[in-house]
Amino acid sequence: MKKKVKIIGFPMDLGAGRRGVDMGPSALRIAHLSEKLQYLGYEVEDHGDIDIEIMETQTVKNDKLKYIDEIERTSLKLAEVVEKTLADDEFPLCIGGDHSMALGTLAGIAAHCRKHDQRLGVIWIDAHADMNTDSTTPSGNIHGMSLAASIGLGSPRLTGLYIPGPKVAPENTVIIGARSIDTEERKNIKESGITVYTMSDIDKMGIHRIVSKVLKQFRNNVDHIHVSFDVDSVEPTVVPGVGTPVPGGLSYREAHLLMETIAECGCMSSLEVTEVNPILDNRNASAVFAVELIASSMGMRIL
Ligand SMILES: [Mn+2]
Repeated sequence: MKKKVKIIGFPMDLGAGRRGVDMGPSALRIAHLSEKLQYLGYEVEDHGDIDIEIMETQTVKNDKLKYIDEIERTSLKLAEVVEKTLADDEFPLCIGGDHSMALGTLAGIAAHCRKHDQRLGVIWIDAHADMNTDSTTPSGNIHGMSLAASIGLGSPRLTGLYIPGPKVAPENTVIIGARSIDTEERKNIKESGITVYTMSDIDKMGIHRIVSKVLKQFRNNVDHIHVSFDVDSVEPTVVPGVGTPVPGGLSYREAHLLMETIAECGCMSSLEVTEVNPILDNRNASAVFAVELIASSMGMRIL
């Protein structure tokens, strides 16, 4: 793991149906994100937030791709910062913001990997699959399309963002924690060839066995592992402040064990944490939880 971490804030809520996740980056900073990482021995630099225009100054022009203009413009900026961070041999820690931010994060990482002939693998931890396209979306919210677009499905404005073509190969893409998938989205998943571990799989196999299997598979096939953590993957009674809560999620310990296991392999090259919603939170408890989880994934140990 690299010793210099760059925090990049993406205060975006244009990709989500519910307001408030644009305050996520502030909530994580207020929960002492930098200090926690410094305590673990990292040198931390905060890049600050990417400038994003608020919803009130814009209009929806396309019901199937809501706020696409601003999402595209700001994702390009995010991609640029992420690529530069990796080029400087620093660890990008992107904090959102809704999950549409993965479009920019993955575009920046993919650009870096392409230049250095590295194969990218993505671990997508989420209650949802974010595998809709503009033709299957029930809502038009782009945060439900970010993984699909990153593997090359959907609107060319999303799939071709920053650099041409898919950002990650479906065979190197794994979703963990899924439990809420739209009918049409199901077909996209089945046809795509990505791997999905649902909550039922986690109940049956245990989270440690699943993540160990994924890491073993990635060890031989992937050079850069990106972890995209949507906090709604966790049980809402543990983490109430999330954009789109769905019951039956990862327990407190399952979430930590998952991240601790990733930390143990020492193979994570970038991380993003999305969908913390302070409006729905209880005295910033969910942001505190998210910061603890980031610490677990970056080497925090019980003993
Ligand atoms: Mn998501």
